[in-house]
Amino acid sequence: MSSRPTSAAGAESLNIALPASLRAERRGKVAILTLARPQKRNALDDTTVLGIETFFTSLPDDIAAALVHGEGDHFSAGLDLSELQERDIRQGISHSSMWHRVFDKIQFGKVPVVCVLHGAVVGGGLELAAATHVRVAERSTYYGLPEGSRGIYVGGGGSVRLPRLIGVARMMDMMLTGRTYAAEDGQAMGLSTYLTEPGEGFAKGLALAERIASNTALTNFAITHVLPRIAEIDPGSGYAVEALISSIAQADAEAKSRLTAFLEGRAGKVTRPE
Ligand code: 1HE
Repeated sequence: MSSRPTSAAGAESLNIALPASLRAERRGKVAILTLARPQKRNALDDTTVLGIETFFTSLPDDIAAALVHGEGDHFSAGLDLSELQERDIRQGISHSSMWHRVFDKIQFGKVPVVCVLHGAVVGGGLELAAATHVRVAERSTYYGLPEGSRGIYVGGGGSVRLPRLIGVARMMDMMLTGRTYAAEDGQAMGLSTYLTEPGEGFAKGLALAERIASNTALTNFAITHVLPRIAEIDPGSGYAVEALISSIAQADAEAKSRLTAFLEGRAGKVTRPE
């Protein structure tokens, strides 16, 4: 896995001040965030989590999608356990709330986010991945929630996001029994929606992010901000919100020019999967 790319070909620097555990660059309209603490298996200490917030709240206006990946043999070992000292209840709540705030900046931020997974994706690392919109897993990926056996509990929004991906029963099993899932199982149950060979996830993730960046900003907003909200409300309210957001999206000048392009034979057709 030493062949994993640490930087995208043609990438330029992105001027966002980040801690040493993170690196930012851009390739065209895609901002790339690298978890760059492989010596600690990309464990997420407070500095790193706050740096993730800085990245997602500082993206330039011409960025249209983001990609998150990790250096080394593992995507992320989750919460930095060395920081879990003698927190009292109030400090624990404030720490968990900080993770919630930061990961909300990913899920409900300015742009859609693609995540490339490999090696261990555990605990808070899985919570981070769950806050992104499209997950690509290399076959080396495995998933776990070791909180159960460490005497703690997920605190980065896992209880909210993971049951929506894999169901309460599977999450309970992972936490109660320490069960881990391989990449192929994760793909089958919805933790990832793309599966690649080792070393190929970054290129796939970047291609997907570039494709996402070519959508209109309004459509991407509807998909990432409105769709998950509609999925949480009663069907009648959902239809009303859907009618509103679809009419807003189609009234956009860019939508009209794309529809015209298709009708005049200048836009791509929908093709079978490869
Ligand atoms: C760490 C961490 C960490 C590694 N916090 N330092 N997460 C866990 O319970 C997962 C704990 N980690 C592991 O199970 C393994 O480290 C891995 C399977 C991820 C990787 O194994 P390996 O053999 O490649 O690495 P290693 O030798 O275990 O670790 C290398 C170094 O990283 C070592 O430090 P060193 O100074 O001795 O070199 C480890 O101590 C360090 N390291 N993982 C701190 N997690 C918001 S709530 C979320 C709650 C959670 O995320 S709980 C899950 C915590």
